[in-house]
Amino acid sequence: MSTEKAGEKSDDCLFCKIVAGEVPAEVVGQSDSAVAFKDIDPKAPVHVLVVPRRHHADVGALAGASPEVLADVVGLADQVASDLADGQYRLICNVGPKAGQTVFHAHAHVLAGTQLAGF
Ligand code: D5M
Repeated sequence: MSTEKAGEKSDDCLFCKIVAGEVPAEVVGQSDSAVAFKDIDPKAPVHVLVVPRRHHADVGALAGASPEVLADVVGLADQVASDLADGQYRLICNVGPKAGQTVFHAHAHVLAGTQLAGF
């Protein structure tokens, strides 16, 4: 059972380490409560992850604990999509392993820079 508490830095969380500067990442945007960095395995010409600075396991937990930070994550995603592409983007949040979540620190994928396939 995890002993981490929502909002506290988790010592074994990759994205907490990126936010803290302990693991390198290509940061492309920041706000008081969120950080945006390039995905290590891009699925589009622009593929950025936007994460809250404080630890929450997924966006559902973030929405419950700090809806204003979730709004800031979306706002930073919108800013990055304008800075790195033409402001048109897809925002994806995977919640849980069945949805494909592999890193259990809330994050939004920003995909942009090309015509994305419909689904
Ligand atoms: O998305 C997790 C994403 O995190 C996945 O697209 C790869 C990315 N990732 C993993 N390690 C790194 C590092 N070190 N830098 C940048 N991006 C990384 P999920 O929705 O959980 O599947």
